[in-house]
Amino acid sequence: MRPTDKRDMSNTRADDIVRDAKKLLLPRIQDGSRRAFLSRTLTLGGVALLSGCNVSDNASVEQALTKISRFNDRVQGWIFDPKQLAPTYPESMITRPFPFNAYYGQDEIRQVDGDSFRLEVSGMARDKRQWQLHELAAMPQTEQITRHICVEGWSAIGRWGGVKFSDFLERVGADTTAKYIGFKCADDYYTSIDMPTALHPQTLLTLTYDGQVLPPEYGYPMKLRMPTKLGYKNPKHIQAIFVTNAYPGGYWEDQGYNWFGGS
Ligand SMILES: Nc1nc2c(c(=O)[nH]1)N[C@H]1C(S)=C(S)[C@@H](COP(=O)(O)O)O[C@H]1N2
Ligand SMILES: [Mo]
Repeated sequence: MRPTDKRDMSNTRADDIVRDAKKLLLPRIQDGSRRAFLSRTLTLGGVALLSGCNVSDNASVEQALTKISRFNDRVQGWIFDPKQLAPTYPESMITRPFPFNAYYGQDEIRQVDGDSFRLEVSGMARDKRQWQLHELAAMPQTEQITRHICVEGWSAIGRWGGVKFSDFLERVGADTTAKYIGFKCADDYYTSIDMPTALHPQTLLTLTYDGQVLPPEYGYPMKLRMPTKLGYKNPKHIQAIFVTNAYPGGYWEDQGYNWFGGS
């Protein structure tokens, strides 16, 4: 944007654009000082500079924010440390009752039948057969008490158990040089994650909540739990998992939420 364009815009609108850009950029930056620095220094001019777009019309603003978000995905990919563990908590800190959230209300929670359930595996994997629940339950299980952070402004600590996702990927012979793992869910939700996060030691193919079979509201029969990512990246009611190099997007991601979605 040329500096003069600013005059054509009301200050409120300029403020809105900068606020959107900050939302896309800042939650991902874990280092508090860098975050505070960016928060103070990111201006409308900065948005224009980062994106190379003319921010004086709506279409360009959309484009500018998308570019920033893609840029942000790359930055998050670079700074993601595959060995850095998210905090874990004592049992006494578990949030009870744990909040329910989905793109629909509690009256529409999907009821999946466990007996006929089959998990599909496709794409860049050696063993593409379907999985039954008891086969997953027979694999080594682990537990974690971690914090779930939703962009809607709440967070809660919960206890999840299941199969380390890296063990599962190894078992199906996933090509770990692929870029993405995609998920399709029983409620038409879908999302996708980067391979380094898929292989992170705390990424869990979750079968239990608080020591019980995962209840319907939290994603029966299984959800992917990642304490390194925001809530919307954690798919519930998973039905199909695919390994791919073609960007799969996601339900909220395709509506403008940042794809990497680190927390
Ligand atoms: N299948 C499916 N997974 C989903 C969602 C959804 O609507 N459908 N919502 C996401 C969002 S935004 C959040 S915050 C968490 C909520 O998980 P919870 O109900 O266990 O708290 O699920 C995520 N995974
Ligand atoms: Mo969320």
